Amino acid sequence: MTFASLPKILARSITNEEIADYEENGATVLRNVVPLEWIKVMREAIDRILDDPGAASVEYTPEGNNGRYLGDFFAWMRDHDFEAFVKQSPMPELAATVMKSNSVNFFYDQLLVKEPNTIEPTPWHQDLPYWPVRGDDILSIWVPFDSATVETGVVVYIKGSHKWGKMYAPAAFGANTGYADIYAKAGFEPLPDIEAERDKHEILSWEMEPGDVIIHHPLTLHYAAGNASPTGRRRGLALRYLGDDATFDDRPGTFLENQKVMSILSNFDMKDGDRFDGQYFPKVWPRK
Ligand SMILES: O=C(O)CCC(=O)C(=O)O
Repeated sequence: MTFASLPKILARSITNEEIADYEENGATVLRNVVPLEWIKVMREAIDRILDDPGAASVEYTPEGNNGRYLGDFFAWMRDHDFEAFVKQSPMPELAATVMKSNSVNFFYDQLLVKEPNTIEPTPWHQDLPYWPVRGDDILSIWVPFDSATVETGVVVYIKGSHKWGKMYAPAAFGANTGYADIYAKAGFEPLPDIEAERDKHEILSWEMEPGDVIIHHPLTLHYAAGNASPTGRRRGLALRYLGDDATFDDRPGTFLENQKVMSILSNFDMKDGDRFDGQYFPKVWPRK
């Protein structure tokens, strides 16, 4: 694939109101921002990854259950189109604009695909407790490659939860991942049963079409149901970008203790307080 012909700028500019909404609520939807040329390229790239998942991938759907919930990580290191999307598409500029950061590095990509008839939810969680990062300039961009509806499992957020001043213990995404013991080391307080007390919270939820994205803060609590549609796929890709104040946090219980992740980051040698950079966390903004 040649990327020279693909758009480098967003389909439209992000407004100050949208940025203020993100800062206030911890998540917001941005409609019609990703040029559809990129969606077409990435649909094929995602299907390649689904046929041949990477070393850190996890099949969250247990064998014998219907559907498929696949998580994969760092696909940009194996697939040219993923690499172009995270570095050369308009996504780095979007991240820099929302975080108001002069300089942005790419953290990682996380593919979250729920095929039709998948019952496994994405549990309520915040992202930061899983990550060896401290800072506030950290942005996730959740990009759908199919219509994301209530039936296929939109991601939903607790409004303003990024301002609660809490870091909750990370939840294991699937019963079969075996990572619960790693996360237990983090020593954070357990997350309340949000599903049971959902009506106590204001939930943000948007149905989306390809071209739309959700941006969310790493401390915002979020969840997604399974995909109850008999036919509609739900291919989502979360891109994580690090801005001006984000640095390496060498605390226990993060994904750096996951052997599968470390098989990808085998030369990782950062020290507490370092800025993320180099071969694994490339600078993507300003563009070279
Ligand atoms: O796509 C999903 O089901 C969950 C997304 C998520 O947890 C994330 O983007 O951090």
